[in-house]
Amino acid sequence: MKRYSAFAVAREALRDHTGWGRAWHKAQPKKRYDVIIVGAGGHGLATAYYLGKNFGITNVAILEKGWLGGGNTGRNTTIIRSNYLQDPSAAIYEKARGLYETLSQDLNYNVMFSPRGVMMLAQTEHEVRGYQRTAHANSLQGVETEFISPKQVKELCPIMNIDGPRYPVLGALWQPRGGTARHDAVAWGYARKCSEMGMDILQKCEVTGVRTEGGKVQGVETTLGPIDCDKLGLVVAGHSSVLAEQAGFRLPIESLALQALVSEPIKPCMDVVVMANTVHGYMSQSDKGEMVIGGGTDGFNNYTQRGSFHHIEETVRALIETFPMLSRLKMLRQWGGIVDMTGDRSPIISSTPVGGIFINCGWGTGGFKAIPGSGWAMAELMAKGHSPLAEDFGLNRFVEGRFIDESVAAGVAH
Ligand code: FAD
Ligand code: PYC
Repeated sequence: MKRYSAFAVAREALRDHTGWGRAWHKAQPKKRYDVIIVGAGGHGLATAYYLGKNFGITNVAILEKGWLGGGNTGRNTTIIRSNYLQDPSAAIYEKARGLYETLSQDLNYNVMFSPRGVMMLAQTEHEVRGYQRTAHANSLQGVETEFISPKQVKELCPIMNIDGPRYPVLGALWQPRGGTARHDAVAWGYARKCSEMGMDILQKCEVTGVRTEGGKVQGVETTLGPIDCDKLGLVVAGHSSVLAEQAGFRLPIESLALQALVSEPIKPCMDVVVMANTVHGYMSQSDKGEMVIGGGTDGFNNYTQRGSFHHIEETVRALIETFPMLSRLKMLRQWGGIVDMTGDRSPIISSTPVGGIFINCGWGTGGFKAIPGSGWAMAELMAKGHSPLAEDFGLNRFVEGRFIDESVAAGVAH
């Protein structure tokens, strides 16, 4: 595949852009692959990419029932941070954040990583103590965060009202190298590289059954016919329980709709990401000028990829005390995604009771930031049978009671 570069853009500009090839090739399913990954979201694509890049495994198919990146990867609010409390979480999220720093160069695809800084506001005394504790933990883990004062918050984000009558800002957990990236570009960049390595990306190919024999995977049934494989990676976020059931095991996962919305575009007014977890809302400004806003999950399990109207009102109402300018903005559109929640709000990257089947799920409301680290760990687990980054995130923790409680760091009410 041709390299993307300033030179290539100039060359194509001179010949009416007739020389660009397809970003990834259109494939027909082969009878058998060494590895099949189900789910062409960020985590599935990143798993395939690092299988090829780090382990030379390229006889790989990535099966997607819809379109590539059309799940949560293309529906999230793109916040990237690694300010988690527990050591295993800080390790994998910081690995991911570090990989994001150079992902555009690595993939030769501009993922528009913007380390503009992320702040999580403390608006109760309880949050002040909690975030100070996280800042201390982060400094031991080698994650750069600090607890900043209300004055510093105001300097970093002048449009904020820090003296609200109900929830004044008492400080914030600040991660200067957190930020955002362009979600579609992350999926497209990984897909292009996977295709370049000879992997097949099969869109509109739904997995409808998993074939096993003697406790070991043989292949999958799909809407494009049966396909055999030696190893199978299930990376389907909100549909993880459905796929696990097909393979004959159960997961401690609930599927819930999480939604977001954007305002009409306005001039640049905010160059940091703000999360306000007590009132419950988070906001950043996109490159187009829209204010990107999100709130909590639905209060009931469901598979609807759309939002519910009361959430728009609740989320905007929650943010207005801290961002009074929002009351003047028109909201343009809203959408939803199905997030896969575990009880301890930490992911599952694990082998399963079926030989050759591996699962990566449970990223819930916060997996976009983890994509490169998760793919790195899942690829290592699938290739070698173990991965230091994934070690604590096995399914066995739910049997052994070794929870990795990140309900506060998750930052989204559920
Ligand atoms: P997905 O991108 O959902 O990919 C799974 C894919 O599997 C889908 O494309 C689906 O079609 C496919 N699939 C399912 N079943 C089958 C089948 N039977 N056969 C074939 N394919 C199948 N995270 C953050 O870090 N920061 C944020 O700011 C953030 N904001 C969010 C806001 C919203 C509104 C939502 C919904 C989520 C947000 N998240 C955020 C969470 C993040 O989006 C997810 O954790 C992450 O995108 C999950 O990626 P994935 O690749 O696991 O799943
Ligand atoms: O995990 O940072 C996050 C997040 C923000 C919005 C939704 N998830």
